[in-house]
Amino acid sequence: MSHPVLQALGIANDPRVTDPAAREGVVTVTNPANGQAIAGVKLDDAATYDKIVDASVAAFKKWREVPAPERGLVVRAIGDEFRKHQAALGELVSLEVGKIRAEGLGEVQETIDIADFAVGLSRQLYGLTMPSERPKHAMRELWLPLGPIGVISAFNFPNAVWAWNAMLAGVCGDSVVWKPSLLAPLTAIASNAIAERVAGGMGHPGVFQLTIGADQVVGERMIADKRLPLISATGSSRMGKHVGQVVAGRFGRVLLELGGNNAAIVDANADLNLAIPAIVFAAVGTAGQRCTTTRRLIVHESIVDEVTKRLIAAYKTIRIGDPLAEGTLVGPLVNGRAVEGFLSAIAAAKSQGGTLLTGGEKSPVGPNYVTPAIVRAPASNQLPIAMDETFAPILYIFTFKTIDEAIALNNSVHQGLSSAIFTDSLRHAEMFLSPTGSGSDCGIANVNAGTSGAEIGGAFGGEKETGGGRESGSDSWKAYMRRQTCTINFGRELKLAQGIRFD
Ligand code: UN1
Repeated sequence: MSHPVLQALGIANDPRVTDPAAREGVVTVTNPANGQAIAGVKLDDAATYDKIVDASVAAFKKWREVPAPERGLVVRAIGDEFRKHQAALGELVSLEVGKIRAEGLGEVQETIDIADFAVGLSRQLYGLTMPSERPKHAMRELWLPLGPIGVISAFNFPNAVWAWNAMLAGVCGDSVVWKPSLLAPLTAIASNAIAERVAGGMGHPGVFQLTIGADQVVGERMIADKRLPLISATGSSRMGKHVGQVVAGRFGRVLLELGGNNAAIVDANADLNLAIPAIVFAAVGTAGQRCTTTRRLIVHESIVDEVTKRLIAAYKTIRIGDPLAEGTLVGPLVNGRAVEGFLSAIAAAKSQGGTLLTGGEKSPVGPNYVTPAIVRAPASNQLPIAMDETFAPILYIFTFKTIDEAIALNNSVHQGLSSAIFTDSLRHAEMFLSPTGSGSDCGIANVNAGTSGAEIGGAFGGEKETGGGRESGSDSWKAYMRRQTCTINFGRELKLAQGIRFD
């Protein structure tokens, strides 16, 4: 008997969904909150993968002929279908990866929002015109569909990150081949089924394809596949480095959204009534498993004791438990490996001179639960483990005296995704966002707002080992198209640029 939420989403009889008994070619999807199997999902082999990409290539050739605003209408209908299924899909996200209900719903909301954004965009895929230096010549730019896009997504945003890519790619005239995390294939099946059902129903089948398989079988083929001119990948910096190298080797394009090691600076005059709850949400929300999670706090030395005291008090009130139960704020980590990673980072922090102030243990609530941790770095501010992104709720506290010191600490890690400053000082806020680039070195920099929970309207992504890609809002759509510069001579004479005469 399949899970009711699979029935509500109409995927209980999907040919990929099977009984959970583990056997070759099937991955068992487990609810991290209780360790129980939800379903089995059949994995694609190489031949199946090949057929899926062939189908995507064929769909692309038709889809690119559809006028962009009409593609927008399809995306609008997809967004409406996500609205209808928001509750059930949000619940499936919670079941599969352990997000609390509000965050599961919030994730689907991001999908709805990006669909709306993409609809408007479908009439705004603007190219520039530029004056030609030659008489009776015109110059303009065209933005053209790029091809079938490969999307590799992580477990922690199993629906929204695909949508950021797929909704934009869709209006840009691209088809999509999606390889989701094997920790969250059911959300992918349900999400892709919605998109494909709507697009197919409107006469455009095959635009949204899904391939579920092992990295060694499907992932490696995908990144080496010349049929996919762009690979958009979300995950660890290690994974992204490999993807980047392989795709560069075939002159493909990548859009990488990799690890973050995000800091929030708390200035001497910060409004703590605003800062403390913002920090708590950003540090423990999604059990510390967002790429935008606040992992480091850089606090002015004059208020560090007060900030620490208030954070510890807040952490003590956080309800850890069943992600779908009312009032729960922190659910489980995604699996036992994540718990081990959490515990070993805590052990390393202690051995490196960090002081564990609260949490840092397995929680008795269930198999994959931990208690969110706060670790105070030693007075030297040296804590090597804090250079790593541990995908779990650990907040390391550092101190600073001057704003320059705080910004330098913010920028001292390998990753560069998100950052924040809590301050009432205009000067310090503007230094953090300095137009010279001497402030935060991250792709996202916020003032009096936490590092996580970015809106879809802005470009999302970051620098350094975060990979440099930008997804979602602003002009991220350009990653999904190819630019063509066109020069048109409407005179009767051949004129060469740069004034060259070649008679
Ligand atoms: C991610 O963790 O990969 O800004 C994406 C946020 C969300 C997206 C996170 N809107 O926290």
